[in-house]
Amino acid sequence: MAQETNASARAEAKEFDAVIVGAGFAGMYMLHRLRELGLTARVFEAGDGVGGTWYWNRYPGARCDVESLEYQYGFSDEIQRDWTWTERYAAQPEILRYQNYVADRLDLRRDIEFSTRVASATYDERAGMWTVATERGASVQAKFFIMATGCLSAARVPDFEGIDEFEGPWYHTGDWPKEGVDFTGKRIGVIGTGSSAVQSIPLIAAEAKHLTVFQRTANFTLPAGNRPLPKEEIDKSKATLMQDRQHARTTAGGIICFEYNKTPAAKMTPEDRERELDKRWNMGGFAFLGAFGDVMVTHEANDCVAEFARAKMRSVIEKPEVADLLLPNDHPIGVKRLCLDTHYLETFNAPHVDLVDVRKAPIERITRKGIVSGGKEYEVDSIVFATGFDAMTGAILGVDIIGRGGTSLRDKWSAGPRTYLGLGSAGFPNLFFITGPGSPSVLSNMIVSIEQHVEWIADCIGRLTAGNIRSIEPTKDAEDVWVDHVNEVASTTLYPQANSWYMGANIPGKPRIFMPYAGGVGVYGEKLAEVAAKDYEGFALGA
Ligand code: N01
Repeated sequence: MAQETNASARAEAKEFDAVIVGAGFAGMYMLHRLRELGLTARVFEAGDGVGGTWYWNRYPGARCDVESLEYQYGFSDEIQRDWTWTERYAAQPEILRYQNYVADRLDLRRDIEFSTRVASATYDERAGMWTVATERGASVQAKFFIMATGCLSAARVPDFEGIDEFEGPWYHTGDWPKEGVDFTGKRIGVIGTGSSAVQSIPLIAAEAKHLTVFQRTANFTLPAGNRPLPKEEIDKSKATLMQDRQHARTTAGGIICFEYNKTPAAKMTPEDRERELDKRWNMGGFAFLGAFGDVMVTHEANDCVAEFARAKMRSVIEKPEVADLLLPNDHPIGVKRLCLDTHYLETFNAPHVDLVDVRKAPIERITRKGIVSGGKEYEVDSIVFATGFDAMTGAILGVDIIGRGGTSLRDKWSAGPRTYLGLGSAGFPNLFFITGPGSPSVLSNMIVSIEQHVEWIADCIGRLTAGNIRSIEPTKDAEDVWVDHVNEVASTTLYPQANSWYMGANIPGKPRIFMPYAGGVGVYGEKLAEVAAKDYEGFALGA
């Protein structure tokens, strides 16, 4: 009876201390921290379960390429001790099980409204409250509005002419059917060759009668080196995870399973360079990019790493003309997100797998029966769009956010995102982004960056609440200085030299701005701590 009363009270509640959008890793932890402060929060989640990225990205082969022992929450020793990962890189179903396990342990679901997409959020200056409206037509009010919408969650299917005429089913990797898809005996077309394609293509090829891959840009891909995790490795990690996580926060990428070599390539002999590259290639994963101290900064170092990778890649591709297409040569290595694979390149050795260069002959249209490129129709039974996301800003701007004076965030960001520390934006009081543009986010272990942000935001909200402070928002000056700093740091790296989603270049018409902060998690964390210690320097507090 008491339970029923509580449930109906919750259903009727219209006012909360905070509304959180998204129940992935970020939203789940944010909810937990706010509850610990004794605050009320409502989470809105478009999916019918927790998980965020890992709820939607169910494509075959979906797997995290940060090692599972590091890609887990680090805030609770009990939670981590009671969970055991099975593989070096966890597959999507295992990560989703882990998130559900955490939701159970913390009893999170009772404050999450599932299958509910937020449509708009409007700030009422007089009341000092956000009104948050859902696409179901309901609305609630909250003092704080927190976007935990993830960086890669607005899946994007390019605007191909004729797509509605296609007679077969089509899928986007980032919005994959829960029940899975059986490709057995079918002719499949995959468009795209980024991480999602690189992971899914070997598995799709294993089922399909014929697979045609449409590639616009060849990508650097390294063998992941996945393997089962031995008990000793798991036990060791459980014993030290809490300290390890503190250490991870001081590093550039929020990862400690490998160290970056700080020596510039030019200071090493050719033999030492080769030995270092070989060692790191054999380690599997991103360790390879840490071969020299200046890989992401100088062309000389980068070329050396890229050349080594190309030679390794070529060595497993049997047909030279296919190798010529699959080897990337139009951008430095690492400036587009590096892919990790398991037998991706080898898949193109199979007689039933074809590669079509749509850089030379772009996709012209989709027809009833297939995909047309270079005047030729490739007949397929199903199409898989592995075409990525409107990254970093897509999900935030998917909600019509209206701040002080009726200003729309969409208008304010029309020439690119403007934030202070990636946490908030001037003119939008009490609005927080978790891992927003202008923070290390996608250049780091997302879980470490999420925890860094959630804890900072929770601490801030706790202090405002205790001090009876009505609002906090970045000053325009602080925001301008931060945006300049983010651009300046990016300009000292090679990152801006590729048409990547980091730059918004995958979306026609999207402003070309390098969106994440390339200064590193450790440096950024020091800045966050300093800002908080100086009574939120760069933020205006409203009485
Ligand atoms: O998307 P992408 P993704 N015609 O944007 C092509 C994370 N992630 O879903 O490069 C033809 O990388 C596009 O071509 P181009 C990870 O951070 C992590 O694969 O723009 N092709 C590209 O090849 C990753 O980086 C994991 O020229 C078109 C592809 O589609 C991010 O998510 C796993 C096209 C899109 O690649 C996004 O990865 C998966 C068009 N009109 C994803 N439009 C792990 O943790 C786009 N393309 C392992």
